[in-house]
Amino acid sequence: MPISQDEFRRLADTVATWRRPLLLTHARPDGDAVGCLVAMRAMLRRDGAEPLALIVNAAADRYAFLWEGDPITGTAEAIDPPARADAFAPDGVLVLDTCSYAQLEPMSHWLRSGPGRGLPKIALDHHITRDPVADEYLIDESASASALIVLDWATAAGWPIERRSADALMVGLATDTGWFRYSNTDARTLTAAARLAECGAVAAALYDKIYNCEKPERVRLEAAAVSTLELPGDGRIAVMSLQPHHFHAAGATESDTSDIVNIPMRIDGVRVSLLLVVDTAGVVRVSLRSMPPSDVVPDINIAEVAAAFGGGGHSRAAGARVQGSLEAVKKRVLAKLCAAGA
Ligand SMILES: [Mn+2]
Repeated sequence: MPISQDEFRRLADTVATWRRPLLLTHARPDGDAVGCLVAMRAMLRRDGAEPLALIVNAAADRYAFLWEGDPITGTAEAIDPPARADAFAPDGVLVLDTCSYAQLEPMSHWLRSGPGRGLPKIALDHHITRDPVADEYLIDESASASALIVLDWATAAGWPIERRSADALMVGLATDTGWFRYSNTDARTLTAAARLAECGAVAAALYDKIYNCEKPERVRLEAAAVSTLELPGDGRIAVMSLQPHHFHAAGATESDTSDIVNIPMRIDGVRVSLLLVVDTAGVVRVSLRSMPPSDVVPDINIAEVAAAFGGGGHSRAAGARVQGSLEAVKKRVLAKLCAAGA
């Protein structure tokens, strides 16, 4: 449900009273997460407030141009997020692009029962997973990106959208819609993109900065993933896996895995793509993508599949972290996917 103008204005009045707002987003932040963080920080600074934008673990380097000359805390230096939040002494907390305690580690204890407990908290999000991370919410599951909710909020509140914020929100909108290719690319998304273009964002230049600057390590990791491709279920499911030796051989890190799960969606007949990333602690990170339903493709809700393993996400993009060996986790997830109609 879209959020009402009254609700946007009421919460704009609330954040205007905050002098030291703490801005948080989910772990392994994507383009939407960092885009919202950069844009909201600029908007909250308008009337003299001093926000702190904190990333709980390092963001992919590809987005660093968004905060060039104006760093986001936690992107360039190793920090202890709860200690950093305490030192900042915030008077309000804005949680962006997630409502999941698991996604906010190591800040969830701080928010739930630590110093953050007594602070006013607003969460802005478009995901289905809903933990009580805040006391006020701007939730719109019909929004293709949280950046769209930030843009709507700015419009309702009358906050001007500077060039840097327009770039950041365009990155959020474009990355969460696969650069306007996924099925969540609706009229509202494209209208918002037009508005951001009018504010100075150039989608082609942003695409070039984000995607045409890969490190060789990342492309080698893609090749390693593709080399493990299996197509069970008569080619309807694509499965790839990455193990520590792949990262080592490619010289890549876990932040280099983003979007690799999408590669097999190019294959004719593939309905669901599954990427399994084994970390050194023996936990398997499961990423899932699915085709939108059509005459030939049934509706496969992978968010429900991910939820069965303690994860979450959207109906077409979801994930979970599962304890176990690669083979055991693969078997369990494939069984769930088959049961879900894949
Ligand atoms: Mn998002």
